[in-house]
Amino acid sequence: HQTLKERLAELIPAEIENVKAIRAEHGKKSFGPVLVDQVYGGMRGLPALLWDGSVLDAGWCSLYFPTYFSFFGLSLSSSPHFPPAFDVMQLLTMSYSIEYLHLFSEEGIRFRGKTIPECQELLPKAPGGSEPLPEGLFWLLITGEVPTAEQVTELSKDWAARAAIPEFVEELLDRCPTTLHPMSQFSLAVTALNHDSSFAKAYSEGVSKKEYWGPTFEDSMDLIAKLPNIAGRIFRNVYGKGKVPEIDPTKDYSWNLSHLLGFSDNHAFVELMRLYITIHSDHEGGNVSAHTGKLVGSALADPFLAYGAALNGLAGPLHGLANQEVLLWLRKMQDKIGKNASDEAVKEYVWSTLKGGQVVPGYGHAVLRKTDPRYVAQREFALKHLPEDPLFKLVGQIYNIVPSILLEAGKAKNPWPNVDAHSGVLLTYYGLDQMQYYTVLFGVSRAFGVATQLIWDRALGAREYYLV
Ligand code: FCX
Repeated sequence: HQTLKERLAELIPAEIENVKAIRAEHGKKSFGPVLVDQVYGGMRGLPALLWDGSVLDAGWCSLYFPTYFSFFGLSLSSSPHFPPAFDVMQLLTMSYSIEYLHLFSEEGIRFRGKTIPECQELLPKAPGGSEPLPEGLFWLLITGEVPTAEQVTELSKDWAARAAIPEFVEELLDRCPTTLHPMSQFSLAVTALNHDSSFAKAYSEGVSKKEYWGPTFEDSMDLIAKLPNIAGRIFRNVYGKGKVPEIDPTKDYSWNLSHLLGFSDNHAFVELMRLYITIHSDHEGGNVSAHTGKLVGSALADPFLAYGAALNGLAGPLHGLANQEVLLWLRKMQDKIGKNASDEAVKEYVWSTLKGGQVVPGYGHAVLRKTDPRYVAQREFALKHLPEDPLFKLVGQIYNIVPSILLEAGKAKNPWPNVDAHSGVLLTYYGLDQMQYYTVLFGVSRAFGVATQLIWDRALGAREYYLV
């Protein structure tokens, strides 16, 4: 059977031609004006970036197009293999208005055209499991195709075989003070992996541009494979959990991650990791971590350097660190108003957060305009596995209260919860209550999406960023 790299090698030439054809036919067309507000406003709604793996999009487009060129919420393709519902020109015309871009962004994430429930249904599962294996999601992100169970098993084995981290990186982590935030430790260890980068080595030996994608692929596979050992070591060092166990080459990626953290005996936790890594993997290109990875990679910094930079962005409280912030906020709320507080008391607490000039963590989004489907997937997991958990009930209570308050306050464009409003509650339930660690798990997952884009960018000859 075919390996992921072999399949990718087959897909690249056609995609290069596809991009050439789009640029030849549409290269001088415009998506419309750039507004001063967009320049000041973090480029929101500005179609300015290619992103292949996923798009925040409505259903109609994704149903027809297997390959995406997403522009901050708009995707299009001129692939000749599928009946286009709208051709590229229509899309260019329709997307002229910024409102359309927002309209397109209401459904939430699709990975290569597939919603989270579709991925849950279609991607291979572990024996006895019901959540998708992230190995399958990675295959889907890279190729646009649903892999076979056998292909997924081969990826699990390949990642297990690449999982060891260099001794000096282990020592580097062991020397970090336990007071250094887990995300800072994560970023520094990932950056240090650049020591053995295939891409950096190939570049120094004069590799041709046409071959860039090969060593980028190897580095990306190594990066993803090594993250559990880094994440596991940080967890055990910071929280005094003893020696990191060995990776089991017969098990899948999420089982091994759970094992290194000390939770693999709990089947439900392992299932949670499979779901968690799948849904946090990619969220098109405009968010800070994805954008940073692409930007830094565009200077031909290798995937370790690019992803180290992406992690530093993910560590910001308005982005990935929000999963830590949500739990801290919930705990503070419980300390202040007690564990079974009334709706009135919760409302008052939410207002006091807003009046203090702080954000309600886990709510709002730069692109989404409804409840994040990643939140919904986690809520469904909770309903199945922990319906009576008090903290889960509090999250549900807050869901009924916060949106109307944010609407009444009148500032947030999206009053609904995002992915980070739910993840910490699930982890806490299984005993992983070290909140400062939560963003590391997000960081393990987000590598899948950033790596996919780095590989395709090198394959398609993406240019270095130069914005002015
Ligand atoms: N609580 C309070 N105020 C909020 C808010 C929230 N949850 N969400 C937005 N606002 C405020 C903004 O701070 C802004 O105020 P300002 O005019 O005084 O600057 C105003 O509403 C308009 O912001 P809006 O356009 O709706 O949102 P942005 O695109 O600027 O920002 C984020 C989006 C996600 C940063 C914002 O909603 C927020 O701060 N949310 C809380 C933090 C969070 O949950 N982040 C995680 C996001 C995501 F899922 C992830 O990356 O992991």
